[in-house]
Amino acid sequence: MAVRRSRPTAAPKAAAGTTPHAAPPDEMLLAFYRQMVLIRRFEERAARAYTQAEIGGYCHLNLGEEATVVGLMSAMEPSDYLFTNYREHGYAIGRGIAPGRIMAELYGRSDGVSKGWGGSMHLFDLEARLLGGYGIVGGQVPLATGAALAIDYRSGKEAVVCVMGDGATNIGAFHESLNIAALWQLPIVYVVVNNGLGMGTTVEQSSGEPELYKRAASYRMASARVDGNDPVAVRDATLSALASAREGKPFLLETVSGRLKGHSVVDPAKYRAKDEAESLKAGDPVAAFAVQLAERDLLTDEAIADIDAEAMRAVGEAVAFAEASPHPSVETLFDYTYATAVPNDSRRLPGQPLFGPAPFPLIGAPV
Ligand SMILES: Cc1ncc(C[n+]2csc(CCOP(=O)(O)OP(=O)(O)O)c2C)c(N)n1
Ligand SMILES: [Mg+2]
Repeated sequence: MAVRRSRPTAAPKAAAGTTPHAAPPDEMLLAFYRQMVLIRRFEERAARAYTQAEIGGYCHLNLGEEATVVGLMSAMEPSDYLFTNYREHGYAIGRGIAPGRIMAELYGRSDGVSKGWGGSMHLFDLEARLLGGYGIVGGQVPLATGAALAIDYRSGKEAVVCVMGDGATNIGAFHESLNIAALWQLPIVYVVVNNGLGMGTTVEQSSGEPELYKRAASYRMASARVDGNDPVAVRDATLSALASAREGKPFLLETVSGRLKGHSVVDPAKYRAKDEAESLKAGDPVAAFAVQLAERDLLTDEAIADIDAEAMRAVGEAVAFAEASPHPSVETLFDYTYATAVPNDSRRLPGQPLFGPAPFPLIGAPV
């Protein structure tokens, strides 16, 4: 079998089929850059903490996807809902969650966004309307579609943004969800973050139609592909997509960027050709945006260094916050497993006898 290994086809700067938006003011561009640098430094620090065994479980980083994350999050209203996958630290930062609470979750501490029980892949914050963080590829897609149905059911004005990787577009529930959303005209934007790879498998190796935005045509859904390395292009495309979704026309947006490192922090990405890694580095969206802003006289070398120092300080504080936070008490292990009472849930800890009196009150048991 011939092995096809190629980068995703280049995306246009602006997404075709979307309306142009007013250029963001200089202050907004600088804020985009600051947030991209913060995400970059946060992720690098998370990788270090993982190798120091401060973080357990799995850990996937947004390195190389900073422009996509910032562009997407800047277009959402605070009242909109976000679902995403396990590569979600940057999205949590973009939704305004304090980096300390995110780092504390990575450390498995009780001040973490999910009280330390979720970890890197399961960030959740109702106030920020970040409804996860999901480890099952594509698992968030039907859930997000259900949230859009709930909004529609009560005639709400909010929209749902459902972020997934390119790999998730081959999950059956992706197609079922898009079909239902199109039929029922749900207020949802599906965003495929095409970083070219699902673990070590390229999009071309796994998808019969590698231009993933075209899949929307099967459901007569509007769609577009945009350069995921350009935060302004991503913001514009997302604003258009959200406007469409709010009118009951769901949208499929594909952003094209690259994954700078391995699939997770323990993946050395040996399947990658040297020239491919080098070209990704050369196209680094954080560095590219700095150049773009410097060319417009919005950034000097000194300002770049200051922004970097500020991000390093914020990340240092986040780590200190995580380290100072206590581990969750084991008695709270089952407290957040189910939203409602489940009579047959034994709530016994591993090693405790299965029969005999319950070690603590059973959920739903008469009191
Ligand atoms: C249903 C399911 N199958 C397989 C896996 C193992 N797995 C975890 S991540 C991943 C790749 C997903 O790639 P993509 O959707 O492109 O997201 P990316 O990691 O590139 O952000 C796979 C196959 C899983 N978590 N869930
Ligand atoms: Mg991918």
